[in-house]
Amino acid sequence: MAKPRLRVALIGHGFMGRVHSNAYRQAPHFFDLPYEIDCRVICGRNRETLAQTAATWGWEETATDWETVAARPDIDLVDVATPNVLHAPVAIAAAAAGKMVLCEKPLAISLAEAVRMRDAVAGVPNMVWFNYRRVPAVAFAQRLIAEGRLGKIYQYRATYLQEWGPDRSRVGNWKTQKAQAGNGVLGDLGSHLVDLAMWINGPINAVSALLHTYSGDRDVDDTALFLARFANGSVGTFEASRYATGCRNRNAFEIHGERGMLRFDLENLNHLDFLDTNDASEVRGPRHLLVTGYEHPYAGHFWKPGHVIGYEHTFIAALSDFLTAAARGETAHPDFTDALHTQVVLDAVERSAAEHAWREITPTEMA
Ligand code: SOE
Repeated sequence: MAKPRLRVALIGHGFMGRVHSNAYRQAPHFFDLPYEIDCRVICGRNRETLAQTAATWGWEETATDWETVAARPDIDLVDVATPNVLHAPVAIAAAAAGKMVLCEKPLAISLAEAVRMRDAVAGVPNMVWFNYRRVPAVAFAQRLIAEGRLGKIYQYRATYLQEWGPDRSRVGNWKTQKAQAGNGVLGDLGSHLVDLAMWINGPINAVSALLHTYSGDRDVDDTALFLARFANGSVGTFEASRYATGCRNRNAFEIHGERGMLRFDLENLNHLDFLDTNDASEVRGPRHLLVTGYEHPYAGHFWKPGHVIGYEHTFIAALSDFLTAAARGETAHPDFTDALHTQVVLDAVERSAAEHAWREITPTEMA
């Protein structure tokens, strides 16, 4: 039976625009999707690079006015891959026009805006591209913890480190401007950490933070450090930085529980270290697992066991999960509500840093 067509509009053609374009192209090769994807229109401001991106990735049309695109009757899904400041207006307009909505992270440039976005998409399928949930090793870590393989969790240590902050050729980049991005590395990289932490280890109850800006010509944080208390009684440390010389894209966590330890680093994304305290002590140590087997999450959709995958596969798998859920009338996670919860924590981090005090997060704020 012919599958229904899903006509996609992608708003944005920067790095994420390319990554998402690849996902639309590749997903049908690896997953049995419920729709036939039609890459209908890509929208952006720079006509020249837009035309180039459209040609490279096979978009049928280009457009420079997202408002018209978001309202077009021949579009079913609007994917927001713009600078953060445009997430809210585009997502809200698309939802009002009845489109499915996908949005890049962080959800919004403020908590109030994130609440409006969550409310706006209530009637349409929606998801936020916190892609690292779909790294097989990360999803496997989440599964091991959900199964209780680590027992009670003691400590969660998360770092997301990049080094491009001091690079003067990046001056003027939208990610370093508060008006465009909302904040700095906290939202850009810290949001990934918080999304993963709450997915893997449950809600965060309180934070105590320090934000630091190294460069005098920036109004956003370059480094974000914070302590956290989780609802399950464990404690955590979080570190996001663009000034971590020597680290290209080091998104890592280490989790210590009463029965074991898990360790992951995106720079080595096919692996997960797992220590099981049930092992006899003379042979006890972290097992360096290659998470590429049929029994592991997602991996079996790609290549045979041991044939490693990369960054782009996380977006491909996320898209497949979203479309499968949408066709069934189910929710794919992280949806806008999950992303709002992350935004609540980011907001608490900013307030804590400004007030030099612990900031509690109440269940009402997470509602
Ligand atoms: C920033 O450099 C960035 O592109 C983030 O915006 C992405 O979310 C992250 O996954 C990789 O780094």
